[in-house]
Amino acid sequence: MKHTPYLILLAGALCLALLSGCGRSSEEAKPVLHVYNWSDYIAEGLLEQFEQANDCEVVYDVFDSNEALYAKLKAGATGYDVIFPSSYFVTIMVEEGMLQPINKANIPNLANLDPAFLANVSLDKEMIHSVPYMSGTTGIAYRKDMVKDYEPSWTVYAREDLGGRMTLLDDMREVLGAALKTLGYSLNSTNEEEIGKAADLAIIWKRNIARFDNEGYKAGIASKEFWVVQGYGGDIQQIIDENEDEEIVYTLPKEGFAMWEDTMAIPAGADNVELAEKFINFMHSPEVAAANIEFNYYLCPNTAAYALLGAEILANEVVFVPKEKMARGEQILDLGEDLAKYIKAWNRVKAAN
Ligand code: N2P
Repeated sequence: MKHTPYLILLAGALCLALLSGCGRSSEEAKPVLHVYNWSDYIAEGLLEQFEQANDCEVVYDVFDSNEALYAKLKAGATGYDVIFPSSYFVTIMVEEGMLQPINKANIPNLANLDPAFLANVSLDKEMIHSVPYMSGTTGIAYRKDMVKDYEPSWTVYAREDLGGRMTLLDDMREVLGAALKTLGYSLNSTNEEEIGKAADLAIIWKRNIARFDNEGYKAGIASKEFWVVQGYGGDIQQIIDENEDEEIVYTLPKEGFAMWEDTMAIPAGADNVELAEKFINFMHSPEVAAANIEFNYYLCPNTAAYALLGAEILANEVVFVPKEKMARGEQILDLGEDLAKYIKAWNRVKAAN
């Protein structure tokens, strides 16, 4: 009997501990960073590393085209703190008030960025609303074991004998861009007639493809469902690695190809700007940037990272495209109001049989 008060106290203490003291509620109090990135675009383990270093939680979503990212934000998706638009979409988003200025003073690792890249490739050279993440090329991957007489040319899409075994990206600028290059025009053409001819060619190609596809083509070429796919160089190299499949070869078509720069940006109305800045800073630490280059097979223009790269990746031509090949590449640019011509042409391609 005389122990009862102590038992009550003990029981009370246990209840309190259960209600408030243990891990779950302190987890819930952790700050959360919402990141929206392209798929297959960050080295394994980095998000966990960032979470531990900052005692936070990262909620990570992926998209597969700039249009999808844009549409999701326009449809009212709020709460993203860091997004990864291509540079030609940053311009559009800035005009529409969708991004907030970057406070560079809070991101000291921006000093690691390659000044030549900023001057020559970046569209937001002063990093007012975006900072470079990675850049790469769009080409054609094919299966050596299934297509014997392959030539690196967009004209492969006119081959009826490969009908149903090929895919093109579900991406207006990439597909019309490839068609424009094939016709000898700039992939940033603003000439309505040229864009119209590119759409006509894309309609011919469409008859021979299984589908327009931004994601499934990777598993599809690995499983031999597809033999020829339009894709991003680093994503293809990741598939070759994962499947140890040397029969898959990435090529840069002779008529020319697209180059692009993807960026990191903070949407207007982001919930956690401070953590977003820390994340961008983390992504540009030399070790993290090097890990991303090695894993993603794209070029992160971070000069401090280059010194940490192994000989194999430095020799990889998907990442470090040789100058003579690079000469055939053309960077996708923002076209302002002329983009409407592409939307019209793409709608025609999508509707065609
Ligand atoms: C992501 C590749 C992004 C390329 N895996 C297009 N910007």
